Amino acid sequence: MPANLPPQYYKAEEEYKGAKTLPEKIAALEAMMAIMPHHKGTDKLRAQHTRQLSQLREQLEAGGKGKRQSIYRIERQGAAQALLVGPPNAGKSSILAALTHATPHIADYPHTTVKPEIGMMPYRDIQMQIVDLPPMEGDVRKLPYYNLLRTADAIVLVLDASGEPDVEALLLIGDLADGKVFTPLLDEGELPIGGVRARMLIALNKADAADAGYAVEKVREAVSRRIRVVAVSARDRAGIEPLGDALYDVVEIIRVYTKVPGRKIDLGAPFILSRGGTVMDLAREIHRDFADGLRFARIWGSGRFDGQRVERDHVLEDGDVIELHI
Ligand SMILES: Nc1nc2c(ncn2[C@@H]2O[C@H](COP(=O)(O)OP(=O)(O)OP(=O)(O)O)[C@@H](O)[C@H]2O)c(=O)[nH]1
Ligand SMILES: [Mg+2]
Repeated sequence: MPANLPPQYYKAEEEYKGAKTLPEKIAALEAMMAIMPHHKGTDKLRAQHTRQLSQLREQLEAGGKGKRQSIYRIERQGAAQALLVGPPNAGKSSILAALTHATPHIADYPHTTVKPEIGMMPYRDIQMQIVDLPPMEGDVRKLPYYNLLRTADAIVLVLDASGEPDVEALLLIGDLADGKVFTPLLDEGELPIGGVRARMLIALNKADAADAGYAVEKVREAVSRRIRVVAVSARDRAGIEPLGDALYDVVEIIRVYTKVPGRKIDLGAPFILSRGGTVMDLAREIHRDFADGLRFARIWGSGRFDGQRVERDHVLEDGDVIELHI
């Protein structure tokens, strides 16, 4: 701290520290700079303040533009976005904590979660984004995150397996699954034409409870074979790995690696494609120019012999290594 700053400066600094709003902060900082004497001893401090001031002004401008974005507009990160939804207290936040490094609030009273909590789940050599949401109650369509339900890659309905199976919860499954709101994982051919396909799983949590078996049976019965049911215990970390496997499976993605001609296979970060993706889809994913100029590819994996030549419409499989020739 440079010496010989006048007392008024420190008074302005106090105001700056106590300021609650951006305009107050900016005003106090401007006052500090006006009071500051100009000499070599204050150069560094002046530079710091100038930087700070421009940051504050930028923040003010950014905040003033347009209307505030919803907290439920969550940008997809990693290979896929999966939501944890369900009735209060079922253990959604506990599952988020078990699947990721996130540290959401967890408590034995309902409505602990009031805003989305996000974590990244490491899975093999990729990551999937897991979003824990406030409890679902009432009409699904009226939820503030209804749009998120429609756009996410997967929905994990978390239910409490301890005690009596919750009638509300069973109704919720019906609501989500009956195709009116969106379409869960149905057998091939059952998918209504034009239906929104949401990939859904049910995580029956608190499977450690003595009477959990009954609820598991009841829920499995209620959904027949239409939705996959995974019994888990977030508390004991039981069933967490199978839940990760089920999630990876339900989002229907594949990992594809690329190889540069003449070099060794590089098992670095894979490209993510939808299941059924082709060589051409991979090229598009990498770069438009790649797709335009693609002649053929060589493949390692897929039960082919190493380096076999395949055409642009060849369907890729999880773990394939591809060398693109343009
Ligand atoms: N026995 C048992 N209790 C659990 C398990 N998972 C969570 N709990 C308990 O259930 C209560 C609710 O857990 P949360 O993770 O906060 O549940 P939530 O679904 O996020 O709750 P809301 O945010 O209020 O909707 C807490 O007391 C947890 O300790 C479990 O696997 N077994
Ligand atoms: Mg919660």
